[in-house]
Amino acid sequence: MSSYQFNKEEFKQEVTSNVKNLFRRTIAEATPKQVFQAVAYAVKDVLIDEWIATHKEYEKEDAKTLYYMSMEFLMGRALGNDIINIKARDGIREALDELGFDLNVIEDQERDYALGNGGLGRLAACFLDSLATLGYPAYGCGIRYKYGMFKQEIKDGYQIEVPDDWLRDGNPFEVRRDEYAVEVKFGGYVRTECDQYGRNHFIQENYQSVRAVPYDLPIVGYGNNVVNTLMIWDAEPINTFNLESFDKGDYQTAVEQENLAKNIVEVLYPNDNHYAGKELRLKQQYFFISASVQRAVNKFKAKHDDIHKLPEKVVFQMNDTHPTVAVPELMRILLDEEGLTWEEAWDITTKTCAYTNHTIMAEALEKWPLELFSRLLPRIYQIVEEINRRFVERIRQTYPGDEEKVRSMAIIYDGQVKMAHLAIAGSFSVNGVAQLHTEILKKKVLKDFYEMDPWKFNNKTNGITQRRFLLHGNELLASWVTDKIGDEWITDLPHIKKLALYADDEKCQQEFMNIKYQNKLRLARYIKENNGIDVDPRSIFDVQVKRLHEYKRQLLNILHVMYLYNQLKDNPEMDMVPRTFIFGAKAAAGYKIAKLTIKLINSVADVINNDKSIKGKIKVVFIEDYRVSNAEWIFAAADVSEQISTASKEASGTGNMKFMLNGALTLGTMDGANVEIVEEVGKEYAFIFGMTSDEVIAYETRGGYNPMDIFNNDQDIRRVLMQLINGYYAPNNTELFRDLYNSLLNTLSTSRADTYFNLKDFRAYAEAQKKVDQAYRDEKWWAKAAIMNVACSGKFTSDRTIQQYVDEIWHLDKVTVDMDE
Ligand code: KOT
Repeated sequence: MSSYQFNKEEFKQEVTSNVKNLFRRTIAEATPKQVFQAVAYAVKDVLIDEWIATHKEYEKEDAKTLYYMSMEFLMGRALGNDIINIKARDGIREALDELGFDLNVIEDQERDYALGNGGLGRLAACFLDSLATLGYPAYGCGIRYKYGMFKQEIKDGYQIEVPDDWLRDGNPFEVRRDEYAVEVKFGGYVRTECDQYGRNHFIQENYQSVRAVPYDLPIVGYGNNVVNTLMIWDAEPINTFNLESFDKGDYQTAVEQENLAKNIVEVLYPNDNHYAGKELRLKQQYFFISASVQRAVNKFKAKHDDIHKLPEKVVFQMNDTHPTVAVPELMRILLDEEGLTWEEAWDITTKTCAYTNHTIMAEALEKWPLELFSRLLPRIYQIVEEINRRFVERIRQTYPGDEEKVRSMAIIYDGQVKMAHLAIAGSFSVNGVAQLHTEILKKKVLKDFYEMDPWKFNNKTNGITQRRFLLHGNELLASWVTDKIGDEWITDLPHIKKLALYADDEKCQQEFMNIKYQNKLRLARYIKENNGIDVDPRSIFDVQVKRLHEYKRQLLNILHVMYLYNQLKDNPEMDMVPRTFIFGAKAAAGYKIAKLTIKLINSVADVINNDKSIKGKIKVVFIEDYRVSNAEWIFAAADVSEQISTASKEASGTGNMKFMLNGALTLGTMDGANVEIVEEVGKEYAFIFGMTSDEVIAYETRGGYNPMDIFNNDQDIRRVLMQLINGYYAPNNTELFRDLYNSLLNTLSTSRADTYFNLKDFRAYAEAQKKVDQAYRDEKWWAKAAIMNVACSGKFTSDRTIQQYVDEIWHLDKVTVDMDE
């Protein structure tokens, strides 16, 4: 298999000519932003041939195709990753050097593609990278939001949300595919017509519709000429309104249709692990699902005439319940457009759809009010009603007389459509995202469904792509690893195990720690530029970066910082390794207590960072606008990885894996994939603390615990909590943090006091933190432990995850693309 041969002189010429054509400038006059655009177009020029060749090959092989349906794809930047994957990074770096530009600066001009909130969206992006690298035919299907995840600015310690106008300068990599546009219908009513054979036909009338237009983005496999496609849908008015409809008196309808088209793809909902129940969100879901399912069926029909064979060539993976209308939408097409019977259509649908569950948080469960659902999607609603009727019938047959089962399992109940129940009923596979999570699904959350159809349930522990999170994000460590053990780890991460041989070697330990130091310097410079804070690269970089959520317990972290600071104030000579506590997190715009936690972190940072008396032993930094591009640098620089969610709440976590791959030690609870991380690296090379998931669940069944007992008996904790309401960190407004105080102690404020067991786990956490301090003093031990973490990270590549999905759910065949043909 030959792959792309980079030609430096040609590339320089193309960049120069692109600058000229796009901006009427010579290369010497061009700004870095202009050079970025010119380079991106030159790279696309290379990709496009492989892209075409890949799809020719898929056609030729008539390969079974995966459609990964997701409301979110958190891609980050494309350029740096793409040139690594076509193996042209060194060549392009040199070419740019010779043109007088620094590749890093050019890469830094690109905006993040932030079409996602956090873990769920980033997982989808890692999966696309692995699918292309392994050579599997796959499309990502999503929405081309006009505004992605908001940009976070911190003003006076508060989060401000700034719109992310990511398409302002255009996107050089995308290709608009007008020829594949389809129509999507909303609202109206369904008229039933009986034909001469006595068959019913369902006709949607008086509806509003939009035109869905796909834009393709290339997904480049690593060194294999494979380029897959992320297909994201834009909405347009079906026909821009004209005088004719004005005359007909349809003016109102025409305006409404235009507005519908404008609104539908306007913005990504910035909620992670939370269901808000907004009508526009359901419109977004049906919009991209209807368009994607139509496209998949059309593509299948262009080659095949027996629609019954759809499951042999097509599989839909639903990324959580957000795309679940795919089940009734496929039913609609098979029934109403293909004329199949219910039994035939259901058989095909349930062999085509599969569902991944990503969370057990009750507040994230999608339950659409019937009124809204049936008004917006009248035909889809009829189909869901019939799915429910038959499903309930089956429950009653399986458990005669047990109406409790019907209550807990029905798809339609209490005036709501329960999307998880619909997803399970309509799928041949239901998977969780880490061992512990899948066990909790089977034993608790989805117990009834598991007992009725145990064969559907399986686990697929999440993974991450080492190509972005080591090869691209941490060049120094990547080259060091390759020097030691060769470069097989790039496409076969378990090879990295060979590094264990070097874990005891003192010279290697020094080299490793020196690389970590360089990466800490790089992050320290970034922090200085962006936050104006000086941090000591010799201090322990203790990092918690992830979405802000109560269950993730950023509050526990900052309460511990406050406690540590109290100790230092009492005893300025206290012996401790200097520590830099680094936070990065976006809070959903309407999530008050989360936003207040950000303010608290910044207020604590202000006091501590400006207190000369503690001689810089503690620094607290909140990194503004945490996102994929700066995450790559943050992971590379971390010593300690904070994974401190309340046990049972974090389905998997994927940041935990990125830290491990970069040689940070996990400080965490036995939650999500932490359990498997510890299993791989060994308990001795991690700091594990706190309640287990069984303990948490046991307390929850008993209705919680009484945090007042802790408040009354533990003077250190009491002091920290009092500082939330005595103005210690808010001299001008003693009430500022009252809600946080109440959330921990006051049963009246929310459902339960300290819902997430912050105080219950506090002492165990503080003990674990103390162990971190002790361990870091032994430089050799720490270096060994860090190297062991890298060496044992092999399991957590998304290449492994994808191979398991392929073997156990999707059953795809690998395709090879040769550019010589
Ligand atoms: C739920 C509703 C809206 C938006 C996002 C979610 C969501 C996100 N549900 N689960 N997640 C996270 O998914 C990751 C990938 O599987 C997990 O690693 C993480 O633990 C989940 O919280």
